[in-house]
Amino acid sequence: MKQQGLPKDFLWGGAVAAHQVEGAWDQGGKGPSIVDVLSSGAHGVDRVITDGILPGYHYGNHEAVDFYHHYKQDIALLAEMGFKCFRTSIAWSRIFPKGDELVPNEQGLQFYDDLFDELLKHGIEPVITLSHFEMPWHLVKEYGGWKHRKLVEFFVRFSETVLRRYQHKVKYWMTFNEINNQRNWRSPLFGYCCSGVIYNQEPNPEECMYQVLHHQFVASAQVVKLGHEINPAFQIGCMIAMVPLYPYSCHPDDVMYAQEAMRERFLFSDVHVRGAYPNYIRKEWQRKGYQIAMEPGDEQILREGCVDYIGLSYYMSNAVRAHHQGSGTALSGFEGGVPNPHLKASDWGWQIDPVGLRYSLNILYERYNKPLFIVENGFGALDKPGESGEVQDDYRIEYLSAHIAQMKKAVIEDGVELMGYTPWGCIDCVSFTTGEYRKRYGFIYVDKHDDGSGSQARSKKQSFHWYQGVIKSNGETL
Ligand code: BGP
Repeated sequence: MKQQGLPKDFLWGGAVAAHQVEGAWDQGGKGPSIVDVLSSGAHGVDRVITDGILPGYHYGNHEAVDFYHHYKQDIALLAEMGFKCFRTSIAWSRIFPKGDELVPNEQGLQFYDDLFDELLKHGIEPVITLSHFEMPWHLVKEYGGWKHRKLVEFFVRFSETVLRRYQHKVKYWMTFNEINNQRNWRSPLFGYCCSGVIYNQEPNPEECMYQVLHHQFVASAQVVKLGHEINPAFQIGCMIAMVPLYPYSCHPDDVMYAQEAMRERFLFSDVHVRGAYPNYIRKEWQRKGYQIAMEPGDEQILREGCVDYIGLSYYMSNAVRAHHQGSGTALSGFEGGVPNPHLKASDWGWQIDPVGLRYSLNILYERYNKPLFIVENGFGALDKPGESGEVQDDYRIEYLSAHIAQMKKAVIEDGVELMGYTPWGCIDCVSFTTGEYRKRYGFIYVDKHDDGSGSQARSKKQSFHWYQGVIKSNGETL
Protein backbone atom coordinates (compact mmCIF):
# COMPACT_ATOMS: atom_id res chain seq x y z
CA MET A 1 0.00 0.00 0.00
CA LYS A 2 1.30 3.46 -0.90
CA GLN A 3 2.32 5.43 2.15
CA GLN A 4 0.13 8.41 2.90
CA GLY A 5 1.74 11.82 2.27
CA LEU A 6 1.46 15.13 4.07
CA PRO A 7 -2.05 16.42 4.85
CA LYS A 8 -3.79 18.13 1.90
CA ASP A 9 -4.20 21.40 3.78
CA PHE A 10 -0.55 21.51 4.86
CA LEU A 11 0.55 25.15 5.11
CA TRP A 12 3.59 25.54 2.85
CA GLY A 13 5.03 29.02 2.80
CA GLY A 14 7.87 31.15 4.05
CA ALA A 15 8.70 33.53 6.90
CA VAL A 16 10.13 36.97 7.52
CA ALA A 17 9.80 39.62 10.23
CA ALA A 18 8.70 43.23 9.81
CA HIS A 19 11.98 44.89 10.79
CA GLN A 20 14.09 42.56 8.67
CA VAL A 21 12.25 43.30 5.43
CA GLU A 22 10.11 46.41 5.58
CA GLY A 23 12.58 49.29 5.84
CA ALA A 24 10.73 52.65 5.80
CA TRP A 25 11.67 52.83 9.46
CA ASP A 26 10.48 56.42 9.86
CA GLN A 27 7.66 56.50 7.31
CA GLY A 28 3.90 56.23 7.66
CA GLY A 29 3.97 57.65 11.19
CA LYS A 30 6.15 54.83 12.53
CA GLY A 31 8.15 55.50 15.69
CA PRO A 32 11.69 54.18 16.21
CA SER A 33 11.87 50.64 17.48
CA ILE A 34 14.69 49.05 19.42
CA VAL A 35 15.99 47.50 16.21
CA ASP A 36 16.32 50.95 14.68
CA VAL A 37 19.02 51.86 17.21
CA LEU A 38 20.80 48.55 16.77
CA SER A 39 23.75 48.95 14.42
CA SER A 40 24.67 46.37 11.80
CA GLY A 41 27.70 44.26 12.52
CA ALA A 42 30.24 43.62 9.80
CA HIS A 43 32.42 40.61 9.11
CA GLY A 44 32.64 39.24 12.61
CA VAL A 45 32.08 42.60 14.38
CA ASP A 46 29.07 42.44 16.71
CA ARG A 47 25.99 44.60 16.39
CA VAL A 48 26.01 47.52 18.86
CA ILE A 49 23.04 48.69 20.91
CA THR A 50 23.39 52.44 20.43
CA ASP A 51 21.65 55.17 22.37
CA GLY A 52 19.78 56.75 19.50
CA ILE A 53 20.69 57.02 15.83
CA LEU A 54 24.36 57.95 15.98
CA PRO A 55 26.80 59.04 13.28
CA GLY A 56 29.47 56.51 12.40
CA TYR A 57 27.16 53.53 12.65
CA HIS A 58 25.31 51.70 9.91
CA TYR A 59 21.69 50.71 10.60
CA GLY A 60 20.74 48.07 8.04
CA ASN A 61 17.17 47.69 9.25
CA HIS A 62 16.34 51.29 8.33
CA GLU A 63 16.13 50.39 4.65
CA ALA A 64 16.14 46.61 4.77
CA VAL A 65 14.81 45.26 1.46
CA ASP A 66 12.13 47.93 1.31
CA PHE A 67 9.26 45.45 1.46
CA TYR A 68 7.17 48.42 2.59
CA HIS A 69 7.19 49.66 -1.00
CA HIS A 70 7.77 46.34 -2.82
CA TYR A 71 5.25 44.08 -1.10
CA LYS A 72 2.92 43.73 -4.09
CA GLN A 73 5.73 42.60 -6.34
CA ASP A 74 7.11 40.30 -3.64
CA ILE A 75 3.78 38.70 -2.88
CA ALA A 76 3.23 38.03 -6.58
CA LEU A 77 6.52 36.08 -6.56
CA LEU A 78 5.53 34.15 -3.43
CA ALA A 79 2.22 33.33 -5.09
CA GLU A 80 4.08 32.11 -8.16
CA MET A 81 5.94 29.68 -5.91
CA GLY A 82 2.55 28.44 -4.75
CA PHE A 83 2.68 29.73 -1.15
CA LYS A 84 -0.32 28.76 0.96
CA CYS A 85 0.76 31.01 3.81
CA PHE A 86 3.22 33.79 4.60
CA ARG A 87 4.59 34.52 8.05
CA THR A 88 5.52 38.06 8.96
CA SER A 89 5.15 40.27 12.02
CA ILE A 90 3.44 43.54 12.77
CA ALA A 91 5.87 46.29 13.76
CA TRP A 92 4.49 47.48 17.09
CA SER A 93 5.88 50.99 16.55
CA ARG A 94 3.95 51.37 13.27
CA ILE A 95 0.75 50.95 15.24
CA PHE A 96 1.74 52.67 18.48
CA PRO A 97 4.83 54.78 17.62
CA LYS A 98 5.77 55.28 21.28
CA GLY A 99 3.97 52.28 22.69
CA ASP A 100 2.14 53.99 25.55
CA GLU A 101 -0.40 56.04 23.58
CA LEU A 102 -4.11 55.31 23.75
CA VAL A 103 -4.86 55.92 20.08
CA PRO A 104 -3.22 53.87 17.33
CA ASN A 105 -1.63 55.27 14.18
CA GLU A 106 -4.17 54.78 11.39
CA GLN A 107 -1.54 54.87 8.65
CA GLY A 108 0.26 51.93 10.23
CA LEU A 109 -2.96 49.96 10.55
CA GLN A 110 -3.81 50.70 6.94
CA PHE A 111 -0.44 49.38 5.76
CA TYR A 112 -1.14 45.95 7.24
CA ASP A 113 -4.72 46.01 5.95
CA ASP A 114 -3.33 46.50 2.46
CA LEU A 115 -0.64 43.87 2.96
CA PHE A 116 -3.10 41.24 4.21
CA ASP A 117 -5.56 42.08 1.41
CA GLU A 118 -2.81 41.53 -1.11
CA LEU A 119 -1.93 38.16 0.41
CA LEU A 120 -5.57 37.05 0.54
CA LYS A 121 -6.09 38.15 -3.05
CA HIS A 122 -3.50 35.50 -3.97
CA GLY A 123 -5.01 32.89 -1.66
CA ILE A 124 -2.13 33.20 0.84
CA GLU A 125 -2.98 32.98 4.57
CA PRO A 126 -1.14 35.53 6.72
CA VAL A 127 0.59 33.98 9.77
CA ILE A 128 1.33 36.84 12.14
CA THR A 129 3.82 37.25 14.97
CA LEU A 130 2.83 40.02 17.35
CA SER A 131 6.31 40.62 18.68
CA HIS A 132 9.30 39.63 16.61
CA PHE A 133 12.41 40.97 18.37
CA GLU A 134 11.24 44.58 18.47
CA MET A 135 9.21 47.09 20.44
CA PRO A 136 8.91 50.89 20.49
CA TRP A 137 12.22 52.32 21.64
CA HIS A 138 10.36 54.82 23.83
CA LEU A 139 9.23 51.93 26.05
CA VAL A 140 12.85 51.05 26.72
CA LYS A 141 13.93 54.62 27.45
CA GLU A 142 10.95 55.50 29.57
CA TYR A 143 10.07 52.24 31.33
CA GLY A 144 13.16 50.02 31.06
CA GLY A 145 11.47 47.60 28.67
CA TRP A 146 9.74 44.44 29.89
CA LYS A 147 11.16 44.77 33.40
CA HIS A 148 8.24 47.11 33.99
CA ARG A 149 4.83 45.59 34.67
CA LYS A 150 3.23 48.41 32.63
CA LEU A 151 4.50 46.68 29.49
CA VAL A 152 1.81 44.04 29.95
CA GLU A 153 -0.88 46.69 29.56
CA PHE A 154 0.82 48.31 26.54
CA PHE A 155 1.36 45.01 24.75
CA VAL A 156 -2.17 43.85 25.39
CA ARG A 157 -3.51 47.16 24.04
CA PHE A 158 -1.41 46.83 20.90
CA SER A 159 -2.42 43.21 20.45
CA GLU A 160 -6.10 43.84 21.04
CA THR A 161 -6.02 46.64 18.47
CA VAL A 162 -4.62 44.41 15.75
CA LEU A 163 -6.54 41.26 16.71
CA ARG A 164 -9.79 43.20 16.38
CA ARG A 165 -8.79 45.11 13.27
CA TYR A 166 -7.66 42.03 11.32
CA GLN A 167 -10.06 39.46 12.81
CA HIS A 168 -11.52 38.65 9.40
CA LYS A 169 -8.19 38.60 7.58
CA VAL A 170 -5.79 36.76 9.87
CA LYS A 171 -6.49 33.42 11.52
CA TYR A 172 -2.98 32.29 12.61
CA TRP A 173 -1.15 34.29 15.27
CA MET A 174 1.89 33.92 17.51
CA THR A 175 2.68 36.08 20.53
CA PHE A 176 6.50 36.34 21.08
CA ASN A 177 9.10 35.19 18.58
CA GLU A 178 11.70 32.78 20.00
CA ILE A 179 10.80 33.85 23.51
CA ASN A 180 13.20 31.25 24.90
CA ASN A 181 16.20 32.86 23.26
CA GLN A 182 16.41 35.37 26.08
CA ARG A 183 17.55 32.44 28.15
CA ASN A 184 20.86 33.25 26.40
CA TRP A 185 21.04 36.32 28.63
CA ARG A 186 24.81 36.38 28.32
CA SER A 187 24.31 37.60 24.76
CA PRO A 188 23.16 41.25 24.98
CA LEU A 189 21.53 40.98 21.55
CA PHE A 190 18.92 38.32 22.30
CA GLY A 191 17.98 39.72 25.68
CA TYR A 192 17.68 43.22 24.28
CA CYS A 193 15.57 42.26 21.28
CA CYS A 194 13.29 39.95 23.24
CA SER A 195 12.70 42.39 26.06
CA GLY A 196 14.48 45.74 25.73
CA VAL A 197 16.70 44.77 28.67
CA ILE A 198 20.48 44.31 28.57
CA TYR A 199 20.57 41.53 31.11
CA ASN A 200 24.25 41.49 31.86
CA GLN A 201 24.02 45.11 32.99
CA GLU A 202 21.51 44.11 35.67
CA PRO A 203 22.60 43.30 39.25
CA ASN A 204 21.16 39.79 38.91
CA PRO A 205 20.69 39.06 35.20
CA GLU A 206 19.02 35.70 35.61
CA GLU A 207 16.52 36.82 38.21
CA CYS A 208 15.75 39.84 36.05
CA MET A 209 15.19 37.55 33.06
CA TYR A 210 12.62 35.52 35.03
CA GLN A 211 10.84 38.71 36.08
CA VAL A 212 10.68 39.92 32.47
CA LEU A 213 9.50 36.53 31.44
CA HIS A 214 6.71 36.53 33.99
CA HIS A 215 5.43 39.77 32.50
CA GLN A 216 5.61 38.31 29.01
CA PHE A 217 3.85 35.10 30.06
CA VAL A 218 1.02 37.11 31.62
CA ALA A 219 0.78 39.37 28.57
CA SER A 220 0.81 36.43 26.19
CA ALA A 221 -1.88 34.57 28.13
CA GLN A 222 -4.10 37.67 28.25
CA VAL A 223 -3.71 38.07 24.51
CA VAL A 224 -4.53 34.42 23.83
CA LYS A 225 -7.66 34.62 25.98
CA LEU A 226 -8.77 37.88 24.43
CA GLY A 227 -8.05 36.59 20.94
CA HIS A 228 -10.28 33.58 21.48
CA GLU A 229 -13.06 35.91 22.64
CA ILE A 230 -12.65 38.17 19.61
CA ASN A 231 -12.72 35.28 17.16
CA PRO A 232 -13.04 31.70 18.42
CA ALA A 233 -11.60 30.47 15.11
CA PHE A 234 -8.23 32.12 15.84
CA GLN A 235 -5.29 29.77 16.22
CA ILE A 236 -2.82 31.45 18.56
CA GLY A 237 0.54 29.90 19.26
CA CYS A 238 3.73 30.52 21.17
CA MET A 239 7.05 30.45 19.35
CA ILE A 240 10.28 28.93 20.56
CA ALA A 241 13.75 28.43 19.12
CA MET A 242 14.16 24.68 19.11
CA VAL A 243 17.80 23.69 19.44
CA PRO A 244 18.00 20.12 20.69
CA LEU A 245 20.91 19.73 23.08
CA TYR A 246 22.49 16.31 22.82
CA PRO A 247 24.67 14.87 25.57
CA TYR A 248 28.20 15.00 24.23
CA SER A 249 28.82 11.49 25.51
CA CYS A 250 26.87 8.69 27.16
CA HIS A 251 28.44 9.56 30.50
CA PRO A 252 25.46 9.91 32.86
CA ASP A 253 26.67 13.37 33.91
CA ASP A 254 26.50 14.54 30.30
CA VAL A 255 23.05 13.00 29.87
CA MET A 256 21.72 14.67 33.03
CA TYR A 257 23.36 17.95 32.07
CA ALA A 258 21.76 17.89 28.62
CA GLN A 259 18.36 17.18 30.14
CA GLU A 260 18.68 20.12 32.51
CA ALA A 261 19.89 22.39 29.74
CA MET A 262 16.92 21.43 27.55
CA ARG A 263 14.54 22.00 30.44
CA GLU A 264 15.81 25.56 30.84
CA ARG A 265 14.49 26.17 27.34
CA PHE A 266 11.32 24.12 27.65
CA LEU A 267 10.24 26.30 30.56
CA PHE A 268 9.05 28.80 27.97
CA SER A 269 6.76 26.43 26.12
CA ASP A 270 5.77 24.59 29.33
CA VAL A 271 4.14 27.74 30.72
CA HIS A 272 2.54 28.74 27.42
CA VAL A 273 1.10 25.31 26.76
CA ARG A 274 0.24 24.10 30.27
CA GLY A 275 -0.68 27.45 31.80
CA ALA A 276 1.38 27.05 34.99
CA TYR A 277 4.95 27.17 36.23
CA PRO A 278 6.44 23.69 36.52
CA ASN A 279 7.89 22.43 39.81
CA TYR A 280 11.45 22.42 38.52
CA ILE A 281 11.48 26.19 38.11
CA ARG A 282 9.87 26.90 41.46
CA LYS A 283 12.57 24.72 43.06
CA GLU A 284 15.27 26.60 41.19
CA TRP A 285 13.92 29.97 42.34
CA GLN A 286 13.84 28.72 45.94
CA ARG A 287 17.36 27.34 45.71
CA LYS A 288 18.74 30.57 44.27
CA GLY A 289 16.65 32.83 46.50
CA TYR A 290 14.92 34.54 43.55
CA GLN A 291 11.83 36.62 44.29
CA ILE A 292 9.67 36.99 41.21
CA ALA A 293 6.98 39.62 41.71
CA MET A 294 3.54 38.30 40.76
CA GLU A 295 0.14 39.88 41.19
CA PRO A 296 -2.94 38.13 42.56
CA GLY A 297 -4.80 36.74 39.59
CA ASP A 298 -1.67 36.08 37.51
CA GLU A 299 -1.87 32.33 37.98
CA GLN A 300 -5.45 32.33 36.78
CA ILE A 301 -4.53 34.42 33.75
CA LEU A 302 -1.82 31.90 32.84
CA ARG A 303 -4.29 29.02 33.20
CA GLU A 304 -6.87 30.73 31.01
CA GLY A 305 -4.52 31.67 28.19
CA CYS A 306 -3.02 28.41 26.99
CA VAL A 307 -1.85 28.43 23.39
CA ASP A 308 -3.40 26.40 20.57
CA TYR A 309 -0.16 25.30 18.96
CA ILE A 310 3.61 25.54 19.23
CA GLY A 311 5.48 27.46 16.57
CA LEU A 312 9.15 26.63 16.37
CA SER A 313 12.28 27.62 14.55
CA TYR A 314 14.80 24.93 13.80
CA TYR A 315 18.23 25.60 12.34
CA MET A 316 20.67 23.38 14.21
CA SER A 317 21.40 21.10 17.12
CA ASN A 318 24.13 21.43 19.72
CA ALA A 319 25.98 19.01 21.94
CA VAL A 320 26.70 19.84 25.58
CA ARG A 321 29.16 18.51 28.08
CA ALA A 322 28.77 18.52 31.86
CA HIS A 323 32.34 19.18 32.93
CA HIS A 324 33.30 22.10 30.75
CA GLN A 325 35.49 25.13 31.04
CA GLY A 326 34.12 28.64 30.67
CA SER A 327 30.64 29.55 29.64
CA GLY A 328 29.36 28.75 26.22
CA THR A 329 30.93 28.56 22.82
CA ALA A 330 30.90 30.77 19.78
CA LEU A 331 28.42 28.31 18.29
CA SER A 332 25.28 29.68 19.86
CA GLY A 333 25.99 30.64 23.43
CA PHE A 334 24.90 27.35 24.98
CA GLU A 335 26.76 26.82 28.18
CA GLY A 336 28.78 23.64 27.90
CA GLY A 337 28.31 23.61 24.11
CA VAL A 338 30.93 21.70 22.16
CA PRO A 339 31.15 21.02 18.43
CA ASN A 340 29.46 17.78 17.43
CA PRO A 341 32.08 15.73 15.54
CA HIS A 342 29.35 14.07 13.46
CA LEU A 343 28.00 17.28 11.96
CA LYS A 344 29.15 19.93 9.52
CA ALA A 345 28.36 23.58 10.09
CA SER A 346 27.37 26.59 7.97
CA ASP A 347 29.80 29.49 7.43
CA TRP A 348 28.38 30.97 10.64
CA GLY A 349 29.01 27.84 12.69
CA TRP A 350 25.39 26.64 12.78
CA GLN A 351 25.58 22.84 12.82
CA ILE A 352 23.54 21.18 10.09
CA ASP A 353 21.41 18.35 11.44
CA PRO A 354 18.28 17.32 9.52
CA VAL A 355 17.64 14.30 11.77
CA GLY A 356 17.62 16.73 14.69
CA LEU A 357 14.46 18.22 13.20
CA ARG A 358 12.61 14.90 13.33
CA TYR A 359 13.95 14.37 16.84
CA SER A 360 12.76 17.85 17.88
CA LEU A 361 9.29 17.40 16.46
CA ASN A 362 8.94 14.12 18.30
CA ILE A 363 10.15 15.52 21.63
CA LEU A 364 7.78 18.47 21.41
CA TYR A 365 4.81 16.39 20.34
CA GLU A 366 5.38 13.80 23.06
CA ARG A 367 5.76 16.52 25.67
CA TYR A 368 2.68 18.56 24.74
CA ASN A 369 0.45 16.57 22.42
CA LYS A 370 -0.41 19.81 20.61
CA PRO A 371 -0.10 20.71 16.93
CA LEU A 372 3.28 22.04 15.87
CA PHE A 373 4.16 24.56 13.17
CA ILE A 374 7.72 24.88 11.80
CA VAL A 375 7.78 28.62 11.27
CA GLU A 376 11.53 28.95 10.58
CA ASN A 377 14.19 26.72 9.09
CA GLY A 378 16.87 27.53 6.58
CA PHE A 379 20.40 27.94 5.44
CA GLY A 380 22.15 31.31 5.67
CA ALA A 381 24.79 31.59 2.95
CA LEU A 382 26.83 33.99 0.86
CA ASP A 383 24.91 33.87 -2.42
CA LYS A 384 26.33 35.23 -5.64
CA PRO A 385 24.48 35.47 -8.95
CA GLY A 386 26.20 33.34 -11.62
CA GLU A 387 26.90 34.31 -15.22
CA SER A 388 23.28 33.81 -16.19
CA GLY A 389 22.34 36.25 -13.44
CA GLU A 390 20.68 33.48 -11.39
CA VAL A 391 21.95 32.36 -7.98
CA GLN A 392 22.73 28.64 -8.16
CA ASP A 393 22.00 27.79 -4.53
CA ASP A 394 22.15 24.01 -4.68
CA TYR A 395 23.58 24.06 -1.10
CA ARG A 396 20.30 25.60 0.09
CA ILE A 397 18.24 23.05 -1.82
CA GLU A 398 20.32 20.29 -0.26
CA TYR A 399 19.80 21.68 3.25
CA LEU A 400 16.07 22.24 2.85
CA SER A 401 15.27 18.98 1.11
CA ALA A 402 17.12 17.00 3.80
CA HIS A 403 15.11 18.80 6.47
CA ILE A 404 11.80 18.37 4.66
CA ALA A 405 12.52 14.65 4.27
CA GLN A 406 12.95 14.34 8.06
CA MET A 407 9.89 16.48 8.67
CA LYS A 408 7.88 14.09 6.50
CA LYS A 409 9.10 11.12 8.51
CA ALA A 410 7.97 12.84 11.70
CA VAL A 411 4.50 13.35 10.25
CA ILE A 412 4.03 10.22 8.17
CA GLU A 413 5.90 7.63 10.21
CA ASP A 414 5.73 9.06 13.73
CA GLY A 415 2.29 10.68 13.58
CA VAL A 416 3.32 14.17 14.68
CA GLU A 417 0.57 16.74 14.02
CA LEU A 418 2.23 19.44 11.95
CA MET A 419 0.37 22.45 10.60
CA GLY A 420 2.90 23.73 8.14
CA TYR A 421 6.40 24.70 7.15
CA THR A 422 7.62 28.23 6.49
CA PRO A 423 11.37 28.44 5.78
CA TRP A 424 13.06 31.56 7.06
CA GLY A 425 13.85 34.57 4.91
CA CYS A 426 11.97 33.31 1.86
CA ILE A 427 12.95 36.61 0.34
CA ASP A 428 16.47 37.84 1.20
CA CYS A 429 16.41 40.09 4.24
CA VAL A 430 18.61 41.59 6.95
CA SER A 431 20.17 38.95 9.16
CA PHE A 432 19.10 39.21 12.77
CA THR A 433 22.31 38.19 14.50
CA THR A 434 24.67 40.15 12.24
CA GLY A 435 22.47 42.92 10.85
CA GLU A 436 24.00 42.27 7.44
CA TYR A 437 22.51 41.57 4.02
CA ARG A 438 25.20 39.13 3.00
CA LYS A 439 23.85 36.28 5.15
CA ARG A 440 21.05 35.28 2.82
CA TYR A 441 18.28 32.67 3.10
CA GLY A 442 15.89 33.50 0.27
CA PHE A 443 14.37 31.83 -2.73
CA ILE A 444 14.24 35.37 -4.07
CA TYR A 445 17.49 37.30 -4.38
CA VAL A 446 17.48 41.00 -3.57
CA ASP A 447 20.13 43.26 -5.04
CA LYS A 448 21.05 45.03 -1.82
CA HIS A 449 24.48 45.04 -0.20
CA ASP A 450 26.22 45.95 3.00
CA ASP A 451 28.20 48.78 1.43
CA GLY A 452 24.88 50.50 0.71
CA SER A 453 24.86 49.67 -3.01
CA GLY A 454 22.15 47.74 -4.85
CA SER A 455 19.01 48.49 -6.80
CA GLN A 456 16.65 46.45 -4.58
CA ALA A 457 15.75 44.47 -7.73
CA ARG A 458 14.31 41.01 -7.11
CA SER A 459 15.30 37.86 -8.99
CA LYS A 460 14.53 34.15 -8.69
CA LYS A 461 17.22 31.81 -7.40
CA GLN A 462 17.54 28.18 -8.47
CA SER A 463 15.80 27.25 -5.18
CA PHE A 464 12.74 29.28 -6.25
CA HIS A 465 11.92 26.76 -8.97
CA TRP A 466 12.77 23.84 -6.70
CA TYR A 467 10.48 25.03 -3.88
CA GLN A 468 7.70 25.66 -6.37
CA GLY A 469 7.91 21.96 -7.28
CA VAL A 470 7.96 20.93 -3.62
CA ILE A 471 4.77 22.84 -2.89
CA LYS A 472 3.04 21.69 -6.06
CA SER A 473 3.71 18.05 -5.20
CA ASN A 474 2.81 18.59 -1.52
CA GLY A 475 6.33 17.56 -0.55
CA GLU A 476 6.55 14.49 -2.78
CA THR A 477 9.20 15.92 -5.14
CA LEU A 478 12.26 17.02 -3.18
C1 BGP B 1 15.90 33.55 14.26
C2 BGP B 1 15.06 34.79 14.17
C3 BGP B 1 14.94 35.42 12.83
C4 BGP B 1 16.06 35.16 11.88
C5 BGP B 1 16.70 33.80 12.01
C6 BGP B 1 18.00 33.63 11.27
O1 BGP B 1 16.56 33.54 15.48
O2 BGP B 1 13.75 34.55 14.64
O3 BGP B 1 14.59 36.76 13.02
O4 BGP B 1 16.83 36.21 11.56
O5 BGP B 1 16.92 33.42 13.33
O6 BGP B 1 19.03 34.26 11.96
P1 BGP B 1 20.08 35.17 11.24
O7 BGP B 1 19.30 36.15 10.48
O8 BGP B 1 20.89 35.78 12.30
O9 BGP B 1 20.87 34.26 10.39
